[in-house]
Amino acid sequence: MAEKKYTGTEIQVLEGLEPVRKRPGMYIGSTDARGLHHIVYEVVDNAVDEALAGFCTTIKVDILTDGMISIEDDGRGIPVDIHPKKKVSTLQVVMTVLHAGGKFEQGAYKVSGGLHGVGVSVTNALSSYLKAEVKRDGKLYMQEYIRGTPKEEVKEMGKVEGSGTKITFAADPEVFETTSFKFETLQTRLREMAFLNKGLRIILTDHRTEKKADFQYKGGIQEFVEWINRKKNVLHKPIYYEKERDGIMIECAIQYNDGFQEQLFSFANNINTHEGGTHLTGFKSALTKSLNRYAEKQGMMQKGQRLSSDDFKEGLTAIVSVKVPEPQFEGQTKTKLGNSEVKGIVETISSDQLGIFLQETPGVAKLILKKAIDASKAREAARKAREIVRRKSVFESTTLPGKLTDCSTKDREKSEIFIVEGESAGGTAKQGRDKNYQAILPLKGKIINVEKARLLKVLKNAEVSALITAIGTGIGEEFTIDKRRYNKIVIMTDADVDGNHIACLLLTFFYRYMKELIDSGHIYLAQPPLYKIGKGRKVRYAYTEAEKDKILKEVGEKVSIQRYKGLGEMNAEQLWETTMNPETRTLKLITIEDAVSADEMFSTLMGDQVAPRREFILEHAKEAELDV
Ligand code: 0RA
Repeated sequence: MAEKKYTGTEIQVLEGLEPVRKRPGMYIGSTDARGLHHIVYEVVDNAVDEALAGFCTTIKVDILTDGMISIEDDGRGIPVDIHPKKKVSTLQVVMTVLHAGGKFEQGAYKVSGGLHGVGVSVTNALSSYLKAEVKRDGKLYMQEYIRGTPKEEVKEMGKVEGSGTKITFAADPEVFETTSFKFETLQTRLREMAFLNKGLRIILTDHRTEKKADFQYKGGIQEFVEWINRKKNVLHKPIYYEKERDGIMIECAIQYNDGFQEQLFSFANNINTHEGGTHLTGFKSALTKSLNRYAEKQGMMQKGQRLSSDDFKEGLTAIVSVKVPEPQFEGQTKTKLGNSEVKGIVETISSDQLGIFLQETPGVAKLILKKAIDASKAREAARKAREIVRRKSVFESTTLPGKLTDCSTKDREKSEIFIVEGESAGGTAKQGRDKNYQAILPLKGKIINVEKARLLKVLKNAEVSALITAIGTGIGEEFTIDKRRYNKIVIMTDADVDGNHIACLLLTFFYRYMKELIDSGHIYLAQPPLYKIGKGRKVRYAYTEAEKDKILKEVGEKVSIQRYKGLGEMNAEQLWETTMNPETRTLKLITIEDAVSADEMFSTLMGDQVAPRREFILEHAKEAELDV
């Protein structure tokens, strides 16, 4: 390092934040778009903590330019008095010392300090510039930082009214792969925060586009389940309760719809506990027991008959949100609540509340139970059907579906399967492929819409059954990723409305029954070209309108343009070259960011409009680097 005279503050800063800049991934998970948004949530979480403590009512998030954002709250404002140990302003300590932000109050519920829980100092460390403005005790205070180092000490800027904190920062392009904030990403998380913190108002403004979102939900998670179900036919108004016991806050909302999927989300201190935990276990147990008890009392079931928790899943939308003073997060992604005392508390409170609800609302109780009894019957029938499908795939591995043209390699990691729309395109793909490692499964027409049918009917569908057998993993609870027969599963459909629809139906199927294949990055969309542009004997392909225009500009006049309406218009060689050859093709990797927004997308997909569907595919199909 170049010679330099350190002042006290600078040395302390270097000690404090250097490790964050050296290994940002350790603190925020990654330096891609996800990590970029994480440093925004780090600040928002602190503002939400002020709301939880009862001091903040409104949070404003403003995307100022591509890499610059501000987060303003009307909380107490970060303290500015001289810190007794560090002998500088507490504001500077909070902004420049790791973990300093959360150590002040004991016993309060906190969002910050949760998942990665690293505090605003991490945001500061990873910003090329940051400005903190604090309104407190009638005065405005300000400090600026460059890559976490204060420019000067905290300055008093004059008199103001009210209190609060405003943090403005520019994400450091030396750290992040992208510094472009995404409105939709922020919107999803901020909406969720508003649902989870009843009454809190969160306003997001994108000054690049003038897009705006303004969230405030007086009904909290009760409105959350209604929102999740907004495109579904619901069976009743949400069941909702909120109770506190032994310092633990419990809030649950439940609403059944006439569909067959379960949407059950759990949160601890506003963090989405994807892996569940004690709060979820307690809730599920109470739901199953209370409904069984009620059904027995009402004589709705034969002696000895019992409904299982699976029977209550169909059409269930529910949110369980707890606030715990000292949450313990466990599991692979640290999103499983571990506090053992929480299970009993959630179970007792939920049993009491559900018992009361069922007694007082027998009409709704009967609707829910009828649905569960139907589910139980269907599940028994499906179990038999599934056994047949499974037996086939395990014991008769030679009798793969007749329509499958398999590849010859035994090396699974190199193998690919193309799921192709239509017999004719299937034939072309069969001729064009590299048969060593590429398998082809043609699908006749559209597969069944799994959103609108029960498992049994789904399994009876010949196209789905062929797909399941070919992939080899089994489905649902029996899904075993290690049994998959291919490394890449590529959906190859025409670039038109029907093709999009088929791709969506397939994605929905994978999402509902083989989600792990999406999570672990095995599902791709092929990208067939839209245009063939010929000049003399030279041929070029364009995959987008913009690309076509660019090529036309380059090659000049006297060209022939062919608009491909479907895969069928290409010959085997062209299909190989443009869409299947790893050297020249582009595949889009399908990723699912977040179950709530995914479900929302999938509902949108299955609606009648075409435009949102296209947007979905483009939105969720992250460009995989030219895949080799
Ligand atoms: C330290 C202590 C207190 C609040 C905060 C930090 C705080 C941090 C941020 C970050 C964004 N907005 C924020 N608001 C508050 C407790 C304040 C007190 O005891 O007065």
